[in-house]
Amino acid sequence: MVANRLPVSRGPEGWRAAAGGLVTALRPVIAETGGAWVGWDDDPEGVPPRVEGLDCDLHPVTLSAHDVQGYYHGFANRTVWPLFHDLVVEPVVDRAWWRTYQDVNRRFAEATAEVVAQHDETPLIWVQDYHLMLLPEMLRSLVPDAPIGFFLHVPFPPPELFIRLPWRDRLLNGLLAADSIGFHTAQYRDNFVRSVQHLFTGVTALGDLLIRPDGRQVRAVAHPISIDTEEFGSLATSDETQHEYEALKEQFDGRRVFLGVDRLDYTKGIRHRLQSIELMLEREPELRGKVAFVQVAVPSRDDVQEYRDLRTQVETEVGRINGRFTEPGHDVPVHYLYRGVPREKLGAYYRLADVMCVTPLKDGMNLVAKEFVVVQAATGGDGALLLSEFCGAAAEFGDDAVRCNPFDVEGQSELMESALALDEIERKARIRRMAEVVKRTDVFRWVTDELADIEEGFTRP
Ligand code: ADQ
Repeated sequence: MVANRLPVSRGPEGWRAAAGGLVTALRPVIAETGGAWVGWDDDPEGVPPRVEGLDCDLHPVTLSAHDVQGYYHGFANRTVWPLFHDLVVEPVVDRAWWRTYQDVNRRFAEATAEVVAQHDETPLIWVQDYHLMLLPEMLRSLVPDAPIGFFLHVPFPPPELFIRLPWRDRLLNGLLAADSIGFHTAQYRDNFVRSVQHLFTGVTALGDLLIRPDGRQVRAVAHPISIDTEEFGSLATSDETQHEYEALKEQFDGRRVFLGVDRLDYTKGIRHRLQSIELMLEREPELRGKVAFVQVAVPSRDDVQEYRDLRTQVETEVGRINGRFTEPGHDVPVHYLYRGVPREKLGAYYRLADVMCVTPLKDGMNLVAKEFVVVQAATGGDGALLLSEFCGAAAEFGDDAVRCNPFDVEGQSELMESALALDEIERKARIRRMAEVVKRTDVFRWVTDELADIEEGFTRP
């Protein structure tokens, strides 16, 4: 496995496996195959070669402050991230960042080739995400006999946007050396295939296959990522979650709750969501004091100016709404938490929500939507899911979610009200159906499908 970061984090009790769907899903696969993980260590004291609870060798790639600035904060997060999220902010194009991105990708490739050389049998190499798009090509020349897969966790933009990137050919060539390239949805896959066809007339598309001029075949496939549904089902019903839930029930007694849970990122639509809440309270005075909105925002990328600006904007909006609508002696309408919350607390918020607002302007998949429906279904809940048309999850839930266009702030505020007004039996049935979808296509299925396509796509040289 090659990913930007290693799958470990350091807590008060030392190093442990990082929380998150990818690590959970891969843990059994790694345990079976005795895998290795190459990634940036991002810790001044370095990462140990192994961590308890994770049956996997850790191979750190150490980056200097200059590397991190150009490769991670720069090219990955200020050029590719906004471009791949349909330009919700203007991408910054900087040649020095691009040079550092190439250089860091090369170092990841060399580190991976060293790991491969330690194995008797050539292992399968699975590369994750937009930080490492040049890797498949670099690896192909270093280890020609390895099956190589790539998965993109963010959307792939339409060709009209993608081709603005000065180094568009280089990125596509980087990816096209893989045996299989995975996307969350058929739409992102099609955007990729159309970009390839637009820029490389010699490549032929045949169903899921792309045939390169040298005859090599590459699979471009749609495999939606998901969550460990059993883990979230148990979380929903654990004693600690129950305890947290009861405390929240008491805190919000007599009010219906809208919930948002996101990294504080401009793609997540948090400002538009707050504006819709404000419009709803303005339009419907009788809802004031009867609804609350909880926004849990995890700090993210706060070394980047756009993210610091977003924080200021969000906090200004929250202050304005609370200033306008709080009645003396009563609670505020908007509760804003700028922090990550422990799993049990997160589970309790998911249980509490009457309307879960997942309203990104653009989002590869969005796991929060899946976590919410599974937690609700596990406890017989009847919460409604307000879901943006512009996230991968919308392709899976169809009309069981209340679908919204977050750019239409007024329309979104009306849909918030309709979601609240849905009949209880209807809401319960919708939650059950959406949870069924997530159970059928959980994260283990994603891993299995991805690995199968990489193996099948591989042709020995
Ligand atoms: P992200 O943009 O990080 O991931 P998402 O898929 O929603 O977005 O995952 C966020 C995770 O963080 C969820 O598991 C959620 O529980 C957790 N989280 C969010 N807020 C939290 C909080 N305040 N406290 C604690 N935990 C919190 C990228 C892409 C997505 C894609 C994933 C996986 O942008 O589109 O779904 O990768 O491919």
